[in-house]
Amino acid sequence: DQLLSHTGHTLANSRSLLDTIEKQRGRILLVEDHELHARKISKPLSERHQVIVEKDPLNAIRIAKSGIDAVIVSLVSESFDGLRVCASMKFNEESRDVPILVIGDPDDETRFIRAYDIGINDTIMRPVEIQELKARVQTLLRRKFYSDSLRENFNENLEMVVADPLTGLGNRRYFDRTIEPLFDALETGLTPFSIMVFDIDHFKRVNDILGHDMGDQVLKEIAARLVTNMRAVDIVARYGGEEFMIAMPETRASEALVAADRVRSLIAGTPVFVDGEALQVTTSVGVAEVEAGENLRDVFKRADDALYKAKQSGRNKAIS
Ligand code: GH3
Ligand code: MG
Ligand code: MG
Ligand code: MG
Repeated sequence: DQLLSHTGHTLANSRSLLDTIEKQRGRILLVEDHELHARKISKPLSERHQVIVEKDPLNAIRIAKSGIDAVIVSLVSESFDGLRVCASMKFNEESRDVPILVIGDPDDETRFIRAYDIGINDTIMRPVEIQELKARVQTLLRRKFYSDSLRENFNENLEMVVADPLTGLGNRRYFDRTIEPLFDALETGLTPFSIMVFDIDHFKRVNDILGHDMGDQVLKEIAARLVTNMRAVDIVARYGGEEFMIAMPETRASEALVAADRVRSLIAGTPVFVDGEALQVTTSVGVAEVEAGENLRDVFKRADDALYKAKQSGRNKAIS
């Protein structure tokens, strides 16, 4: 629901997004060793954009990685090979997405073709016509800003799809997606893999007595304790309302059970403070290790059965 409304919001604002992109000031790197040529190009572009002129190719390659929106490279330079500068920028992960406009002579055709091979985005001929230059630069910037905003949006949406906003943990989808490839890569019998499910005991009572908001605070605190007390390689997620799943790679059931009981006892032994009140919160844990021939659903089911036993036998217990 949150995701849908966010997408709707983005679509409604796409008009103003394009306007913003059109007005956005770019950071342009001009790689040119001829001072007069450099001035002729940087001056008109500076009316709207920030232009950095660099005549040293190594410096230019470094600057291209630092938040540049477009690069203009002169192919006809005396002190450096423009094609190699372009190649370095395009082969480097950090500058690969920065668009490059190449300036060359009309009789430079074979070098232009090589430049396009390298992955440059556009060319312009000498003598450079300023209106054409501005238009070509604007097109490169527009595309760059648009793809930047798409990527940003995508990352935001992705985060919303897999993150639980209350606890900051991954959600059920995150957990399933993350452990599926790990599970598929398992050589059962050789690499152990365990999962555990933590469920807060009598959580309904917490809500009933203290209210839903306080219940939420308890959930946050329990989530934090789970994360801080598991290893970095363990995958911790809020799987359901008051239910947390943890995957433990390369861990046998016996080891997982020890870990589960340690964390269970830690939670039970330290009161949770909500609104100045000390609250004893306990959890029950079900643990299961992947066995030969099992699929994920089977392991989940056995962990859930173990959890049920823990609840049946009085709660505040870890069982495998
Ligand atoms: P048990 O020991 O058997 O697990 O008892 P329980 O009360 O914890 O179990 P039950 O499944 O009956 O109730 C779970 C409760 O968790 C019910 C629901 O209101 C509460 N809950 C689920 N999600 C949230 C949430 O996001 N915030 C709050 N405050 N409560 C939640
Ligand atoms: Mg539950
Ligand atoms: Mg329950
Ligand atoms: Mg519960």
